[in-house]
Amino acid sequence: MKVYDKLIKLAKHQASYFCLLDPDKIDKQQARKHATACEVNGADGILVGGSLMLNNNFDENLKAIKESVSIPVIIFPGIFNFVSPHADALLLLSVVTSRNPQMLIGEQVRAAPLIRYYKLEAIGTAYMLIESGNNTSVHYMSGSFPIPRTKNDIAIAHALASEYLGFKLLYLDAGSGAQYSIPDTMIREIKKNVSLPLVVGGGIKTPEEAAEKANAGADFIVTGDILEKQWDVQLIKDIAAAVHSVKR
Ligand code: 1GP
Repeated sequence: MKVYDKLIKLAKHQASYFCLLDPDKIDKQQARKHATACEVNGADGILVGGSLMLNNNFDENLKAIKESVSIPVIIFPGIFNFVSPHADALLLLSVVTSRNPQMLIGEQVRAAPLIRYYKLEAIGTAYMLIESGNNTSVHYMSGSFPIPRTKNDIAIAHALASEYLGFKLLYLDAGSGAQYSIPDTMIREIKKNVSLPLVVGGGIKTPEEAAEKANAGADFIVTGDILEKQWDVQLIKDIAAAVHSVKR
């Protein structure tokens, strides 16, 4: 079964939880250890990626992660050179809140031939950047102007356009390490207006906050930074349980 179909099947029953691992910030041993802990403690998938690539261990770490778990391992690419055969799928992101052609289609054109070469499953994902109280790496690196937190109408218009354009997933991101996560009201409004499965991440710090986002309509919750700051297996377990408690 394709990863996308697995994800949709999951989302029909309950909200799901993805751990985000940044290969720049871990070594191969940690990659194995962290990935295993994510799976054992209830994560439904592992996203691997970041805004930059600071060293050449992306492939090696991704392979270690893939070999350690049976849940889907999905590349969350910053730029086109994140394409690798050692994953189950790749979120082919277009930063739809950007007006920079490189982020809308340029990076994807560079990535596409290698995606085909590796026979990697690409999941066309509309990526919406929302103001988060601070300037995160993705704000800076994508050169994009985030949607203000209170402008639900603008967010809905972007979500609708993404649905009409045929994207398969909608990712609402406040950016890694965001001061504020995506407002619940914005998630709720978007959920009311589009039928695309919703991924929500950026600045989620507690199980309660994760459950709030899922209750507001997020199908998939992503956390990365909180576990990078302090690796805490119990927190993974608690977030997974909180997210899974939200049934559809
Ligand atoms: C970032 O949505 C992800 O792109 C996760 O955000 O690292 O803040 O959890 P955090």
